[in-house]
Amino acid sequence: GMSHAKCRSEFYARTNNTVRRFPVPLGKVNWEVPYPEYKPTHYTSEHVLKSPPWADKEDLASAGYNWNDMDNGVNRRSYLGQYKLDDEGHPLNPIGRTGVQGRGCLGRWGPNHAADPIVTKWKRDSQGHQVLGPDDLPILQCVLILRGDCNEWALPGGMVDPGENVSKTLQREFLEEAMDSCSEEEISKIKHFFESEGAEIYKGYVDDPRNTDNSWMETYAMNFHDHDGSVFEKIQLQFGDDAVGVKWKDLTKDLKLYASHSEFIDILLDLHINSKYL
Ligand code: RP5
Ligand code: MG
Ligand code: MG
Repeated sequence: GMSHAKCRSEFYARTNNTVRRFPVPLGKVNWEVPYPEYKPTHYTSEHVLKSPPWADKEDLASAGYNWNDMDNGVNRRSYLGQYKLDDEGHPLNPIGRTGVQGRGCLGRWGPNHAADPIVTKWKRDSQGHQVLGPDDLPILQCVLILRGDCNEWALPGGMVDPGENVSKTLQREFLEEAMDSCSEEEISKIKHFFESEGAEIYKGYVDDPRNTDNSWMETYAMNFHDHDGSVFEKIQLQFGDDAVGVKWKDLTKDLKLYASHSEFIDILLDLHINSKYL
């Protein structure tokens, strides 16, 4: 089933270990399981409470949001189906309890939609020949960024803007986080690559350390594979926006990545090993 561990860790993300989650043992995650002692910590960051354009209003009574539907370009639907609301009208995390009530540092009540580009190529030597691993199989590499908020390696993903098509988000976030200050020529090369490639890897809930009982991450992860290495041959990766590092990473099944990203890599590796890509 769906992982739900990083959003039950001792401290809430981005709070310097000052916001402690109310403990939720695995057996008490499900809302249907009674947990009378449950007193989640209330936390919504100052930043979110100031209502920047990317965040919802704190007061739901006056906001009139369309839950489980498209809402003025904001996707308030969940990939998991209809989510419920609590007695005060706050959306409820479809996986269950997290020990924190409120929005934490997420802008949206309910699902916060993101997109994760998984850009891959085969590892090649300086002559352009595929490098084989100890098992005699080619080595798949993927672009990872280092996140500035938590110093963890991650896919170069980001939030879907209101009204934005997910395919645009995938492209935009890749260019912002992994190809800062690239040329117009490189941008059009990437656009073309993203438009001609693409295999869906995952869509659904993300075990993100920012999730709360009322706000959670969902993503659409798509693989863009540079079959012959020609797209990235001359492209120099450069981190940008909130990323503080970028690299091509040799992929294996035991990676430790941000949120659920290593689970996406596992799905990707199964796909590449069993398929047309080889
Ligand atoms: C994760 O957070 C998603 O999988 C995506 O990678 C990321 C989006 O948030 P930001 O990178 O914009 O912080 O849950
Ligand atoms: Mg971003
Ligand atoms: Mg990002």
